[in-house]
Parts: sequence; C-alpha cells; structure tokens
Amino acid sequence: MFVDQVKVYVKAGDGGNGIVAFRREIYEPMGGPAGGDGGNGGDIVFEVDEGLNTLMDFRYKRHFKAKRGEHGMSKGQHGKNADPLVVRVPPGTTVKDDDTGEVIADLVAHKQQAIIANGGRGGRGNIRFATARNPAPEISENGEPGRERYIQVELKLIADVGLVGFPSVGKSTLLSVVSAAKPKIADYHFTTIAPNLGVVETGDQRAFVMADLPGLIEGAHEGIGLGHQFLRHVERTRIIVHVIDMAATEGRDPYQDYVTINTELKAYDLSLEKRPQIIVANKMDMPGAAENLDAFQKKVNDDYPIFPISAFTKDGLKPLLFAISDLLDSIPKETTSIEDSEQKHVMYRFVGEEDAFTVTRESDGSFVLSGDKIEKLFKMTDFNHDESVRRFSRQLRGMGVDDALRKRGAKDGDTVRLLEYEFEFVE
Ligand SMILES: Nc1nc2c(ncn2[C@@H]2O[C@H](COP(=O)(O)OP(=O)(O)OP(=O)(O)O)[C@@H](O)[C@H]2O)c(=O)[nH]1
Ligand SMILES: [Mg+2]
Repeated sequence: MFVDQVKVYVKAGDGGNGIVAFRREIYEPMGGPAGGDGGNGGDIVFEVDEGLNTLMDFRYKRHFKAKRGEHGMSKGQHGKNADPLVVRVPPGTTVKDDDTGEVIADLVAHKQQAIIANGGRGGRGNIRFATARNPAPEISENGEPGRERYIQVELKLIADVGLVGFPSVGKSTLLSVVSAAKPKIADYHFTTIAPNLGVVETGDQRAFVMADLPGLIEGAHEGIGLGHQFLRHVERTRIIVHVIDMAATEGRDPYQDYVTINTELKAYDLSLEKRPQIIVANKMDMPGAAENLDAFQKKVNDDYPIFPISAFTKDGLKPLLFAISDLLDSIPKETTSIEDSEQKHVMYRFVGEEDAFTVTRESDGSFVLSGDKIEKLFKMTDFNHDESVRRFSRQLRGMGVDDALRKRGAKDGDTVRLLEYEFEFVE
C-alpha cells in the first residue's frame, strides 16, 4: 500500500473532575470547603522525527487517545495533569481537520511540535466556588471533555532514490516488485510518461521512497525524448539508481548505454556527476546477460557498486535494497532546524464561535437540545449535588435556553432531552 495520506482519529484526555469535600477538624466539625481541582487531560501532540520518512506507522494505528487528568482530592489536593500523548511524524507532514479542511499544523523541522487536540481543563473543586455569601458551597465541576476530531495526515513524498536509464530497461518493473506502486509496464519505449513514487520497505524497519522516472535517451538534456522535464526530479533525489538492460534486449551495448546516460545527466547538471550512484544490472535471467556483465565490469572504471538482478524473477533484490538503505543512511539529509522554522508550536485555533445550542422538536412532543457549548456544560456538571444542578440551570438560563424553549412552545412539565438524559421543563 502506498501511504501518503491517512485519516486518523484523535481524542485528547478529559479533564479530571473537581470534587466537593469539607475539612473535618476536631474543633471545627463543619470546616470550610476542601475539594481540590481535577488535573488537565493530556494533549495530543505531533512531533517531527527526522528518522521517519513515510506515514507507514499510521497504517496499523489510526486511533490515538490521551489519558484523562486525575480527579481532585480532599484536603484541597489537585489531581495530576495527564502527560501529552506524543505521536512521531516525518518532516513535511501536514495535518488538516477532516471536517473543515483547515490546516492545523505544518511540521517541517526535527523535534518541532504541534498540539493537534487540546486536553480538557480540570474541573474546579468546591474550594473555588466559596464566596462570602456561600462559604461552604456544594458545587464542583466535572472535567472539560478533551477535544476529539478526525484529521487528515498528509505527507508529500520526496523521492530518496531515482531510477534512471534507457527506456524499456525495466525501471517500472523494478519499482513494481519492491513497492506497492503499480506503474504501467510494457515492451515499448516511453511507457512511463510521469514519475511514479513507491515506498520501499527493506524488512529491517527501514523504508525509503523510490521514484520511477521516464526513460532517458541521447540528447535528453536538450529536450529529446521525454527525459528532460524529468531530469529535475533526478536533481532532487539523494541517490541515483542506474538501471541497465544487461541482456541487451534491443541490441544496444550495455556499457555504451551506461556512458550515454551518465553523459546526459552531467550535461543537464554538472553536480549530478557527484551524486552517489548504484548500478543495477537487470534482466540477468536472459541468455547472454552473464557474459555481457563480465564485459561490462571489465570496461567500467567508476567505483559504483554493481548489483545483478532480475526484476522479472525477483532475484538479487534483497542485497540491492539493503545497499540502497545503507547508502542513504550514510548521506546526511538536508533538514530544516527549529530555528529556521519560525516557531516551535503551531497551536490550533478555533475557527468561528462554538455552536452554542439548538432546539429541535421530536414527534413525541419532547424537545431536544444539542450543541457543543451546551453539551460541554452538561458534561462538566456534577449532578450529585443540588447546588451544582442549580448552577447548571442558571447557566442555561444565561445562555437563553429557557427563552428558546418557551418560544418553541415548551410548557411546564414538558420533556427536554440533552444527550442521553431527560429533564422536565419547569416554569
Ligand atoms: N526478461 C526480463 N524482462 C524484463 C525484466 N525487467 C523488465 N522486463 C521487461 O522489459 C520491458 C520493459 O519494462 P518496463 O519496466 O516497462 O521498462 P521501463 O524502464 O520502465 O521503460 P520506460 O517506462 O519506457 O522507460 C517489459 O516488457 C518487461 O516485462 C527482467 O528482469 N527480465
Ligand atoms: Mg517505465
């Protein structure tokens, strides 16, 4: 599977609940309030790890949940905040909200972090509700729910390795057998007309991105054939894998092919001569290929390693992939430092107002309340204490919920639903 975009579910931790508690001392049988606040829920944080270069880790895990904050305790003790859940992503990862398409984070530099979903605030304990008029309140808040959302994680794949060579030497065939990419393969020239990318797994936790490029021919640097516009892709790859038809299927001399392609690369951009190169002697399953390889090895005087393979029978692939991975490991990547990228944190922003509440009416005559703000208030209310419940009613009245219900025709005794709970409308 070729992963460059995945839909992921994240849920930040809920805040811990605040509690109602009172001091109990020998000389003060009903002491002051002593219920502590809940701890904050854990954030979901994405952090760049330059050691990664694909989104493969998301293939198996697409749900991420952070821990909730600890509940408050008696004697005014606060619950502990939960640690953030840190998810590692490769540089170049973009995160978007799946519903709105809003870009939440653009992660480029090693160690750069972004909060993808904020943990809920801890609920307040009853100490915090004490006033001169109400010194012993029986009110506490539940923790705020952590943010949950679906996100699109995207990675623009940049090829580490570019496959170059004459048309029909087997570049697309090679890509198709080492990755999940499905490029078109055929025995006529210029089958490939646009680069194909594939993620290659070596089987030892390493992976790299391979690009199959359109075939090059003599004069490519001057625009002959299709190659020219794609030579710029070669420019950006860290390694050139030079594929040669060692069976000389089309009657050309393999060594001459090799020289011609290298001349084209150099004519396009001098620096390509210094780009690390690995030579792939393909089509070794064909008669004559072994003799041609002998002759090739005698003539060639660059010290690039040569790997005899058959993309067709899949012989010789493993050593080739390991050699490519080892070579990639030895070449430093161009990376962006945190100092370069403006800020360490890209914080998520709320777009627009929270949807406060809406009233709908069901066929059985009951009224249904829904909306982010009202649902959050509800979840943060501790219904074990009358005072908390009264506070909730006041908050609803403040938001205009009672008026809205009345406008929709609600009368004393009617049923009002919110989430999975039912209340009675009281005038
Ligand atoms: N016998 C044999 N045939 C191969 C091998 N690899 C590729 N071929 C055949 O060679 C032909 C060309 O293969 P492609 O993979 O399309 O070649 P390409 O280099 O991508 O060609 P362009 O896209 O035109 O540049 C196809 O008919 C393949 O089946 C091999 O290892 N052995
Ligand atoms: Mg091809």
